[in-house]
Amino acid sequence: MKVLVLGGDGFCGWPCAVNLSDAGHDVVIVDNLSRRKIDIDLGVESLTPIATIHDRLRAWEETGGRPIHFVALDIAQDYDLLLGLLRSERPSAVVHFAEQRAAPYSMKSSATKRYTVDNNVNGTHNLLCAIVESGLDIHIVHLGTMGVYGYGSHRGATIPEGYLTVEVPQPDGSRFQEKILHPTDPGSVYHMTKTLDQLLFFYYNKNDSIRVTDLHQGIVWGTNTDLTDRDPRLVNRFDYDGDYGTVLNRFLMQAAIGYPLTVHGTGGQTRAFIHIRDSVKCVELAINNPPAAGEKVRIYNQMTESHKVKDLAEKVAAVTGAKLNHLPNPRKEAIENDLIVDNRCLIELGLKPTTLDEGLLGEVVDVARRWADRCDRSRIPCVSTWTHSQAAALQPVI
Ligand code: NAD
Ligand code: USQ
Repeated sequence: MKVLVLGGDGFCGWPCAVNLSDAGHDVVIVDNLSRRKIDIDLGVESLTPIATIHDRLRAWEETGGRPIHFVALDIAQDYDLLLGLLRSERPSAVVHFAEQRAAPYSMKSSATKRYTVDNNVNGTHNLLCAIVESGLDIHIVHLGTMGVYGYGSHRGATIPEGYLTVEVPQPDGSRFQEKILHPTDPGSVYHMTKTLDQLLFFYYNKNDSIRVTDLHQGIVWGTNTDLTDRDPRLVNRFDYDGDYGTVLNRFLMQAAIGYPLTVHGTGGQTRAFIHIRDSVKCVELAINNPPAAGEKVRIYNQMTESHKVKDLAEKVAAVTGAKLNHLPNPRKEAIENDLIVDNRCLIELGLKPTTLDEGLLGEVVDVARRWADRCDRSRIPCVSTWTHSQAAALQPVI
């Protein structure tokens, strides 16, 4: 298959692109390199020294990979170029990773809130519009988030895969049943853009029969896959800073450099997780199993396990001897929540979950130790706050 990977220079997109290429697909990476530019703006760097996209692609070919082409294009701004690319490449599938993906970055300022909405919503809408205008039958595989469901009010119920069957009471006492998109409850401006994406997919699927698989992914941990481990120039990025680093990778990296683990509040927040190797596999499974023509949007919960933040911290501490540091929570989120998730769809398609207990925690610590001298400890704290009053509370008292 010809596959376009939008956002194929990013943390999930890069290992996914080489995996699809290795599986025999003809891959084109589309990326505006905004993630690398944001690092420059923030004055931070991936813990792992990542090669330029051109060096990555050269290394991929030199190590026996099928050539992957790269197109520099902003999907949120360059509509005509995107449409032209679809018309010239005529892909069977487009994998859509190309969004601003950090919740803390999205909450940093009015500018980053507006950028996140403009970039993510326009990008997704441009892709849908361009597919309709091209007249091509292209399957979109989108990376959504478990965060669209929210993390507050499930009260022990299992979160279904995207849809909920509800019973609607009528004034005459009768009831009818309806299957609706699961209500959304975003916890940041970033997560809100993913809920808007969902509605865009729903509409274009209904109106134009666009085939969509929306992968509601949990927090991705780990760094490399067997393929990105092949050559130092293929190494994947590792975000550890307070805006882009995600919780488990941050804890493992903090443990590696002897920095007390930064647990927000009580650490009672429960989140869904998936290893990068499984994430890459799920995207391949989704591409190989497209929805039928006319089928409604498929939604899969792309996660393999749920954990409370404090349990993760304790697990990392048990493996590494790290200390825990409970900090004021810079986010506005429930002090404690449970999270039970139905993830049968991807397992039925063939996913074999990799869990925390499979020795891979140590692998991430090893990667972090190898590059520890590249870490700027001053960039570890999460300083982006959800509200002004939280910002005031984080100010040091003089
Ligand atoms: P990332 O920031 O590392 O990668 C995103 C890539 O998209 C970057 O290379 C960036 O330059 C590119 N991009 C952004 N806007 C673009 C635009 N307008 N035009 C072209 N390219 C653009 O993020 P990631 O961690 O790889 O996440 C990829 C996707 O997966 C995101 O949509 C994210 O919401 C989703 N996701 C990520 C995680 C996670 O834990 N990392 C979990 C769940 C879902
Ligand atoms: N947390 C800490 N300490 C830290 C960092 C985070 O306790 O040092 C806590 C946060 O308060 C939060 C939880 O850990 O309760 C998760 O935070 P995170 O930064 O690991 O994850 P999140 O902001 O939810 O975002 C990440 C990705 C995003 C993706 C999402 C999947 O950046 O792209 O959509 O995970 S999910 O969480 O399922 O919505």
